[in-house]
Amino acid sequence: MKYAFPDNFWWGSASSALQTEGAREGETTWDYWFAREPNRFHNGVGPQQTSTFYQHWKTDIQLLKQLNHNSFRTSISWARLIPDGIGEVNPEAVDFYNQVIDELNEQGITPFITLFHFDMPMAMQEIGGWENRDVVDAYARYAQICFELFGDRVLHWFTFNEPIVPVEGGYLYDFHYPNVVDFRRAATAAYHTVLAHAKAVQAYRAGHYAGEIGIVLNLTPSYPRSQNPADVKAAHVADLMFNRSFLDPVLRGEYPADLVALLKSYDQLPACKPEDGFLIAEGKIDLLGVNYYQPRRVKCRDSAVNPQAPFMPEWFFDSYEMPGRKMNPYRGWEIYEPGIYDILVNLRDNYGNPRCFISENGMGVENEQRFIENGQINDQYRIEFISEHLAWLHKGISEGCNCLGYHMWTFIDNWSWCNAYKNRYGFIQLDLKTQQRTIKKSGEWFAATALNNSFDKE
Ligand code: BGP
Repeated sequence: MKYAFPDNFWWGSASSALQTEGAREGETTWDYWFAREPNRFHNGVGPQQTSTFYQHWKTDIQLLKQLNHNSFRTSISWARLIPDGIGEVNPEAVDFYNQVIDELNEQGITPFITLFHFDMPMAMQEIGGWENRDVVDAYARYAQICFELFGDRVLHWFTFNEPIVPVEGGYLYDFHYPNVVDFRRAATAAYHTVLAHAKAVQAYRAGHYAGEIGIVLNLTPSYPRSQNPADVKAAHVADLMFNRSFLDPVLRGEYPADLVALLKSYDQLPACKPEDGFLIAEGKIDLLGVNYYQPRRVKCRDSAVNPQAPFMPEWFFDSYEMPGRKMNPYRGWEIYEPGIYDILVNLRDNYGNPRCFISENGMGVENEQRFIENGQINDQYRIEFISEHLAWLHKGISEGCNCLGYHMWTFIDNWSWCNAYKNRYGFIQLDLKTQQRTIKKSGEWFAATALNNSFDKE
């Protein structure tokens, strides 16, 4: 069967500043944490060992062109642009981002720019990070500076990438700095992130820029083990906590009432100001980026909660390992292609069918060198992964979902937070020692698909 996509469908990939650029002086929480606890990073490889986009941006953009990208998302590093978070703008950073943006546009690759991709300037973390409202204001100023500097040439802005991840990692599950385990502090960080988002949207609208502004959320559909009401309720709470805590404010302009009631009953609500409600209502977006990697399967808890343990989302559900599930063993994530369709249908039916696109989808695989044939990684598994997800996305579009594009994670193998270079995601293989780039089979497949705006599959 031939899967053809609408005209002007966005074909591309996503990356982020911290994971690719290198050569940065402005310190982030990642640099700080790595200097103190290198053992927390796979093979002790830290955030300065990147794919050197800062040096190779021009030839890398040539490679994007070779992959027939018509769009590409990366982020601006707040710490590079404003090293202390609130003070002077670094002119070298302005030059760098100007060059990248101009070159992308010249090559016919539409730049999609994220303002915050997990990379908090350390100076901002020192005053409390997202727990401090002053950081919300500092972020709003940074966003406004970016709009003023680049808003004439960047028409697709994203305030945050996966804003729940720093909350989960930094304040609940110990996989980001500051390694706190405290739900109320997590809720405060999440709430302030929503306020920061809304302030950036407000500033963008006030500037009457030509483009659009949105956010990128990692939506993990919550599937209950069964239709037993206890399982259904467990899945509902997981959905409220992990999806709707950001999805509802940015698309509906308010939090789900049952999420607020639940947190209130456990005394976990952040401190709110009366004017916050208006601000959140103004944060409604033009465009939603959806990152989809895996579903969340849950069941009701089998055991009683330990009242001495810290309050956690898992007080309301257990994860469920569905027999027969398909796994990506390297990342430990389930692969469930219909999830992409379920997300789009949910957006269509329950959120007014917003303009959206798949902003990340991908498969990290370890030791890909074993698949080298004639000097090239033959990553057939990745081609299957993409084409199966695209088939479900296509079904969604044919049923009226407003999905405008598909971006892969990622372009060139890059540094992946605590996993460093363990799992490789790129269309292009990176030799870390020589920095040599070699297109994988999946890169060629994607280039052909983007060129034809379609692919064939049985
Ligand atoms: C997303 C992030 C990316 C990227 C990707 C792969 O959550 O937006 O930055 O890293 O996941 O995940 P990981 O690197 O953890 O394997």
